[in-house]
This record gives sequence, structure tokens and C-alpha cells, in this order.
Amino acid sequence: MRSPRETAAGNLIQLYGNIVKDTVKRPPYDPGRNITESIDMTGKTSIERAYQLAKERFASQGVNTDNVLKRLARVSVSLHCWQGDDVGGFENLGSELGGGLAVTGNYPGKARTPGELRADFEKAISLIPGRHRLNLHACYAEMTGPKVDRDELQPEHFKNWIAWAKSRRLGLDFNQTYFAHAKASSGLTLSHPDRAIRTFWIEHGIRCREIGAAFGKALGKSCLTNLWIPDGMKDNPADRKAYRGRLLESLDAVFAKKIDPKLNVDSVEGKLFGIGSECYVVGSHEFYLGYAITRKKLLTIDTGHYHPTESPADKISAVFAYLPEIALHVSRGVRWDSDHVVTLSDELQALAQELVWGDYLERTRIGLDYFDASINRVAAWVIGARNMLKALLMALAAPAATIRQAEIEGDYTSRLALQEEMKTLPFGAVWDFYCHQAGVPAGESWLGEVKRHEKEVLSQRA
Ligand code: RNT
Ligand code: ZN
Repeated sequence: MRSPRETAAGNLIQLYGNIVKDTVKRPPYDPGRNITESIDMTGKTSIERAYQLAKERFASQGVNTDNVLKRLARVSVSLHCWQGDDVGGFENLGSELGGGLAVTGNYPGKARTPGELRADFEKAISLIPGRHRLNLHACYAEMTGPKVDRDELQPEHFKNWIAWAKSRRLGLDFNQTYFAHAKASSGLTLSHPDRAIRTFWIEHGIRCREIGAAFGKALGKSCLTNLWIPDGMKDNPADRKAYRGRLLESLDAVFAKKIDPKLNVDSVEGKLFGIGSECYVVGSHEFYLGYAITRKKLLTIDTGHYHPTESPADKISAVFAYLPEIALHVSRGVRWDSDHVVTLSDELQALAQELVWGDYLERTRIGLDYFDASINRVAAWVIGARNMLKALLMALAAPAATIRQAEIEGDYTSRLALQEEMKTLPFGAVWDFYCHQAGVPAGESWLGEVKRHEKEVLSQRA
């Protein structure tokens, strides 16, 4: 007789064998498989049927998901051009990236020309539901005529971007580029002790705001021009005050000219530290918070720019106590400001909840900021943008009113219970339906399009 142990092992081997056999029988993995295909007798796709059930479930929580989707469709996310080419730009100045920025990875197929970048971007947005924007950096200027330096940039250097954006009905946002340039190699720009260097960068700042206004005028959608500088020091400075004093003066010079906010609005982005600016960053969070409030600028909160135990989500209602509008650079720092692709993390959901539950959505310019060169770059855009929208959808469809009522009544038990139950509501069915309705692949089926594009387009780039 076999011992029970031998029998158990035998059963396990048999079971394992079955699993292996079963796997072999399945159709080959096809990331492009369309999950909307199964249609029932009433002519409804499985996505529509799943949505119907999900809608009832949310209705029982007092949430109308049709209204949620209408609100979500109004959200426009500004997608950063620099994910498409590892913050390369088209100036070909030969300067290294610098500014404490670092892109790792060498996935093949990076966009090498403005045309390729635009084509990749179009592929990405065809896989993201909603109408979104493109966020350009000054170093993406196209020098079709004589080359000019950054203090001489003009809207004409972006005429192809403007014409393209117009034809695709896209809004454009903009950023001054204070890195990857010989005059930024010391790690100082607007706070530099040398007046001539400061003047050069002040002029760049002014030019970019004018270019932003030209975007706004041409496209009929106000441009956000975001100012971030790398200025800081690797080791402890002897005079923290002097750099901040100069930065304040330089910024006032950059922003001296009034520009119609219908054309361009400005924002300032602070940071905790960077590579080579570990001990001191001139434009810190406090510096820019004060600047934004006193000068009536937007404050950009980059979610990678704080101490890892700080919550950017918690800052939203704090800064909105003083600011009418803010901007976001949604990013994912892993152990540091590593700019990983945005995932549907607890932090992202917390951020989306603050925006939605605080009723700040219409007062926030949401942008993404990460750069991953180790995976397909189009997929990186799509994954991050879809996650941002999913997080917003979850916040919009959550039974926030019920949870708040529990809090007001002092019933923290129910608050916690409901917050946890909320996590398993059928958001996925609502998201799939949203994509389906928007004519964009639902579920993972967008991946097939990216793989096809990689095979047909990206792999042809030497
Ligand atoms: C850098 C800032 C800044 C840049 C872009 C490229 O830490 O986040 O926004 O990422 O300007
Ligand atoms: Zn940023």
C-alpha cells in the first residue's frame, strides 16, 4: 500500500500535469484580442452587459455612472512629449541632458525626428479615451531656417507643431528648457551669480511665454507654460540666501510682461533635490508656493518632487486654500525622483480623490511627467495616461457622499469599512465601457495595436 504522503505527491503530479496540458490547449496569447466580441441575443456586447450590471451596483451606492463618464470625458490630460524620445529634443546641441535628469534604458525605436515623435504621439492618443493635450519643451524647436539659441526662440520655430496640433484639434502646453545647454552646465541658470548668464535665461523665459501665447492664440486653447530650473548644489552652499534672492529677481523679470490668460498662463515647479543638487535646491517647494501666491502664478506639484514619506495628495487642499488654480506633473518616484511610468497606485488614487472630492478638477491642469526608455515608449504614454484617467474615474464613481456622512456623524468604523469596500466596486466594467464608447480599445486590447506599431514602424528605425 502507498503511504498517504506518496498518494498526495502522486495527486499533485497528476494535477500539475493537467495544468500544463490545459495551458497547452489554450489559444496562443494575443494581446490584441478584442474583448468586445462576445455579443448576446439582445445584440449587446459583453462590455455593455457588464456595464449595465456595474451601473446598477453603483446606483445602489447613490452614484450615477452615466454622469461620471460625462464628467470624465471633460478631463484633458497634458501628455509630455519627452516620453517619446527620452527628453532628447531636436536642437542637436550635443549637450548632455544634465540638470539632474536621468533617463535609463535603450529600448529600440525611439523617435528621432519631429515627424516620428508626432506619429508616435498620434498612435498613443488613439489608444487613450478622451481629448488630451501635448506638452512641449522648448528644446523641441524645429530649426528649419538658421539656428538660433534659446534666448532667440520664436513661435515660428514651432510652426510645424502648431499646424499639426491644429489639424488634430489638440491643445499645446509648453516648458522653458533650462537644461541640456552649455549655459546650464554649472547647474545654475536663473540664480547664477553671473549676470550675463541670468540675462540669457531670463530672455529664454520671456521668449517661451510668448511662444506659449502663440500656441494659445493659434489653437484657441490657453497654453500652460511651466517653469522648472535645475539650480542647486551638490554640497552645502555657503550662501543659500543669495541664490534665492537672484531667482526671485529673475522670475519677476521673466513674468514682467502681462499676457492674456486666455492665451497663456504660467506656472512654477519646485523640487526637493536632484542628482547633483542633493544639499540645496534654489527653487524649493516653499520658495515657489510663496512665489505663486504673491505673483498669482500656478504652482506645479510634481508628485516625484517631495520626500518619499510626504503625500502630494495631502498638499492639494492645502495649496488650494491660497491658489485659484494649480498644475500637476504626475509621476512615479521609486525610492527617489526616478520618473517611472505612472501606475494605478494608492498614491495616484489618493491624488485623484483629493482632486475630485475637493471639487478641484476644473481648477487643475493635469500633466504627466516621466520618462522610461526601457519599455516601448508609446506604451509608456498609454499606460500612464490610462492610469491617470482610471484613478479619476474611480474617484468620480466612489460613494464619497456616503463616506463623508459617516465621518460627519463620527462613525469612523463605517468610514473605514466603506473606504475598504469601495476598493472592490466594479470600476473595471465602467472603465471598459468608457473606452468602448470612446472608440478606444478596452481592457488590455490596446496592447496589440502598440505591438503592431512596433513591428511595422518602430523596428524600421535603425
Ligand atoms: C524635473 C522636472 C521637470 C522635468 C521636465 C523634463 O525634475 O520634473 O518637470 O521633468 O521639465
Ligand atoms: Zn516635473
